[in-house]
Amino acid sequence: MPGSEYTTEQKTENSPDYVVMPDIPDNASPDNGGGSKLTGGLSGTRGKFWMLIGAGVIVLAILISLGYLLFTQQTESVTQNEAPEIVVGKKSDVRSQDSDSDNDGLNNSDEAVLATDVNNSDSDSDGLADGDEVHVYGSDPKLIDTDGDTFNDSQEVSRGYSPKINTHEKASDSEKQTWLANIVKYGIHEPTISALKSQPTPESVVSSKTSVYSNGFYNYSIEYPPELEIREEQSGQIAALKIAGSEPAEDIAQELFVIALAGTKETLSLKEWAETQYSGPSHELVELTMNGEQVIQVREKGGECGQDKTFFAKNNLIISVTWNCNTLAPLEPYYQAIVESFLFKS
Ligand SMILES: [Ca+2]
Ligand SMILES: [Ca+2]
Ligand SMILES: [Ca+2]
Ligand SMILES: [Ca+2]
Repeated sequence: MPGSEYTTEQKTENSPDYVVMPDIPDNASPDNGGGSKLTGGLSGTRGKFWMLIGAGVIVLAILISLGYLLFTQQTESVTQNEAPEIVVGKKSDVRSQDSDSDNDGLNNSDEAVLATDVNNSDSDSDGLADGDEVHVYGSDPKLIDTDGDTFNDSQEVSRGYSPKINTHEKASDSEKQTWLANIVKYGIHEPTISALKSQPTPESVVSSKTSVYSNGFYNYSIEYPPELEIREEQSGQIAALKIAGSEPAEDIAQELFVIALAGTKETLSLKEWAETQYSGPSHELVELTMNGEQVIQVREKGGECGQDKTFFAKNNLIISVTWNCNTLAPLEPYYQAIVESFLFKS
């Protein structure tokens, strides 16, 4: 196979450039001989190669420049968009309008409408929180003495008088029912809580015109003021006091004040029984004498709505009177009045 040998020899003798060459036509110098043709072809290809490299570098440089410009512009626009929001505080405004910055029961947007101070819980310094004036007592959050009778709004409320009706009479039962219902609905805030604690006596708020409820199941009786009304279930095994005229709670055990069987003390004393049930730092036990009988009061501390319980024992039975949300301070005089009236029938 000489032909094939020759071809192989030629290919081997000539540089590998020759093998590559035939694929790349050289029209630049058609009259050149084989040698020069080879040389010309080689130099043309190298030129194009470097041209391509050069063009690639330029395109790459342009792309990088464009990319950098775009990135810079985007960064600038982001910065420009964000900066005014922080300065103007749009986001924080939207958030704070729904919040209650001074925790007076009135959110910031309502304070803006009423022109009260969002950073002062008692804008008129009369001892009642702005929100409690608006939602609970119906007094003016910007007037110290809403009804102009020379007594400021908190003095009136803490003594059981209406802050918005100028009269020597105490607040009506229906007005006090409205206060209680609003307190349960909206809560109560400082400085109102402190103002009510400084009230002369519980009787100054709670009506003295009481009704008597007699329980036939456990044979006890209590007295309650007209601001409250009684309901019972299971033939009196559970009795409860709710605000007069209010919708009954779905579960009677969730009413404001609930009277029910707490347990049996067997051989223990009432105090020993209570200590087994309510030991620990979250409960405070107090032993008291009421109507000549030993009773135990337990206060649940901490949390949004702890319970107060008062335990009365007769023979083996222990009856509890529970106040379901001891953080609603204005209800405490009512609870105390009910507890102090509790009597087992002989
Ligand atoms: Ca507020
Ligand atoms: Ca006030
Ligand atoms: Ca006021
Ligand atoms: Ca007044």
